[in-house]
Amino acid sequence: MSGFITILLVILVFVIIYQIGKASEYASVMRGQEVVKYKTNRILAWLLVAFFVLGVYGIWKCNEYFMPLMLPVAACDNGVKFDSMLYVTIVVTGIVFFATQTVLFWFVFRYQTTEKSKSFYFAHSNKLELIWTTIPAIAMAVLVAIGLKNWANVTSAAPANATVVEVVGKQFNWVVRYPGKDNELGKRDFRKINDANNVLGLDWTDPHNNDDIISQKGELHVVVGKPVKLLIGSRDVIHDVGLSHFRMKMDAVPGITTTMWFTPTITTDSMKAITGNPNFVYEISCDQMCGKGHYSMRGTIIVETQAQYDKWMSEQKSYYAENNAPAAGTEAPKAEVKMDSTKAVSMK
Ligand SMILES: [Cu+2]
Repeated sequence: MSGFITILLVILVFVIIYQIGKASEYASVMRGQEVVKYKTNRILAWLLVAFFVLGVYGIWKCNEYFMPLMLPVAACDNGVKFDSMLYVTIVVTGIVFFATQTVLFWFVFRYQTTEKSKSFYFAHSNKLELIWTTIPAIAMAVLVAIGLKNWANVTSAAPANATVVEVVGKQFNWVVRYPGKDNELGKRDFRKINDANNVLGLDWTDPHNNDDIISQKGELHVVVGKPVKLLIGSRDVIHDVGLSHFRMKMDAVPGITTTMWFTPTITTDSMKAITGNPNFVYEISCDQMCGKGHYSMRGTIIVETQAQYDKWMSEQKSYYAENNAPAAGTEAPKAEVKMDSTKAVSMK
């Protein structure tokens, strides 16, 4: 019996030794897997660093490629202010972007899991919360305040010497009206609109209309260095007067007159020299999708000297004279033109 127990004990010892051997083999395999894991971590961490460096390089390259596509220098006083606002915003957000991205990638690299790393439990810090809430809030408030100040300036009352010009959007072009010699725009009434001879619905009973000049080609002549105030309207749907070279835009809303004023600082001729483009024109685009012909709503702004402006102005005929002038030898035009009421409200 004792022999049987001895044999059993020997077998048991062998089984135990075998099991211990097996266990230590498993342990070493697992230790090996850990080593592989740490190695992979290190490779991934370096790859992330490479991704960051390549990303920064890519941003710089994009900047190089896209800068030549940017608009030339702003052509009015407000435009210069808006550009500087944009640059300040880009610099502030750029610094924050690079700082936070650098810290993010550094943390991932620095605190990768290694043989020695220990986890650290960090739940909350009021001080940190306060810092990263207050500083961005103040920075944003300052940026918005500067923007509001500039915006208020654009829409505020224009200087007394400002030229007032009306710009009306319609599907699909801009109509520009100048006040003529009396320096006052006459009344208009949408019920009098008639594409044949009264594109803006001028009220012929108002004598201020008699000398108003209308450009149906959307040609806006302005004098360099002289403030110009735009009275903006629409005949049909919402359009938007977009003056990208001046960094200005304003919605043209039916039934509401919106305004903005600015002082052009660079003549069209000077801008041709600046851009090196002899065919350069300042353009008025429609910045509000307004229908199938939206793309074709292109007007032009001609910034010129006072002498050039006066010469151009002297060559213009009033819209009244063009559309109501009697044939030679007949009597002078009447103050009011009777209109067909069905035609008057036609809006295409
Ligand atoms: Cu439009």
